[in-house]
Amino acid sequence: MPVSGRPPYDDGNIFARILRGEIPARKVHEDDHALAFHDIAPQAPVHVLVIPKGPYVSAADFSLQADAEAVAGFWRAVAETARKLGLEDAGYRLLTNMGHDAGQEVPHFHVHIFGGGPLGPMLA
Ligand code: DGP
Repeated sequence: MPVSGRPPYDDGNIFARILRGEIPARKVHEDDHALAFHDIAPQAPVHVLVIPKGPYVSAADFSLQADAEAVAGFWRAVAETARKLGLEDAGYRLLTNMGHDAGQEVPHFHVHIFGGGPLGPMLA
């Protein structure tokens, strides 16, 4: 564990590899702060992931460690991605899993965008 208590970032994780262009992804949006791409196993008619370009393990890591410009840029990219997907009028759901109990599979902070039809009360 680093002195700061910050969780270690594994730069071999699958989203780091997508950011480096080592494996392909169906991109929806990219800017200086974020990359958005379709989930490989969609759980809704539209299921897209948005990730920051910096090395942050989780939502908490990102919120506590990233500078204000990166945080604002990331959330603007989420909104811009939803706009590009045509989800603004009908609405959509944002979700982030954090850590073991939430079932976070990939240790690079990501926000799921679900939409494209009625979603029901919750997605597991
Ligand atoms: P989470 O459980 O919140 O960590 O969600 C991780 C998501 O990442 C899950 O919905 C499946 C998706 N995923 C895993 N590997 C890949 C991949 O190689 N490409 C893409 N596009 N999505 C992936």
